[in-house]
Amino acid sequence: MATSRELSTPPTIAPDVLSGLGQPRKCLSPKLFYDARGSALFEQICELPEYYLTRTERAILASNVDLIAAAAGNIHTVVELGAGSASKTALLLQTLARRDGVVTYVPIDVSGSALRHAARQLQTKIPRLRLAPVVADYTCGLPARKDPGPRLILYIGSSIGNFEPMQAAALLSRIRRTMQPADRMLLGIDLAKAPHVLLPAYNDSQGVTAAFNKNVLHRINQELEGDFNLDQFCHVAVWNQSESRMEMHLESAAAQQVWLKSVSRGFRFETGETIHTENSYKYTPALLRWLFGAAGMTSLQSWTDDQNWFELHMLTAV
Ligand code: AVJ
Repeated sequence: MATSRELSTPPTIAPDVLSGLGQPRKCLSPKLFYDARGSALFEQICELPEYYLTRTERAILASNVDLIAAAAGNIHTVVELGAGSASKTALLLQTLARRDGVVTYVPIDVSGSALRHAARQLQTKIPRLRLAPVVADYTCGLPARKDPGPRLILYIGSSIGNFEPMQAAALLSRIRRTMQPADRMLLGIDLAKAPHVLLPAYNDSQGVTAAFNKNVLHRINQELEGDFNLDQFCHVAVWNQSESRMEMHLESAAAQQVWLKSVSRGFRFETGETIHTENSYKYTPALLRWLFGAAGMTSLQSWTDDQNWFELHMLTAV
């Protein structure tokens, strides 16, 4: 069961940071990106010309919102995983609220600041919305709640791409087991495409993605009294063809040591050694079929853009 917290008391990042940096190949969980600063940087990424994901998914939602609402059926509660600023969600909530009357909206996110921002925006746009934000890590399971069904679980933005396919299937399967027959899930998936489109999306010309990646080190400095020198790490984005994923790393520009005072732990870095900070899987039709099968879900309908870069799927428990 997820442990959800008050909007004001975030959990410590120490266990995630220590386990990631303690691996032989150092890594940091992408969920650590999203402190207030990281969430704001992510919002900037979403508006970048190179970052096609957000505008493509928004366009698919905008052109199909009535069809999507129809496919969802009669919905009383919308639960959104990794809601962030929920900027793409407003349109769908508006459509559902206009049709079904009062809708309960449960946005779940690790970032309290992003949720507060989202709640304020949505309540003014849709007065009939009953808002119940939850600060939680949905990867630990969905918080137990007694919201009125049927429920629509929104998992858009392609954050599922952050998980290894096996873990993605396990996560979807765990969610599926909480679903009633009339419940639906709307899943946003970024599809495999040419590297010349993918690479700039994760290494933009203004350096916003680099700042977003490095922000995790800034956050560790702040929250664990670390002494990471941000100038001694470089943002690196690579396309891993055999795994069908974009990877982000922070590469150490020198041999150096970093000390995290509040946990009394130090870490050594060789020149060129990287901290692997994110995987962003890009799904092929075959991998997507495998994912749904392994999760015990069926895709009832899907929507895409002209270039077939991104897809939204309406899923039901098998
Ligand atoms: C929020 C996980 C969908 O993988 O594209 C943006 C995060 N990383 N730029 C993604 C991200 C670098 C994003 N997701």
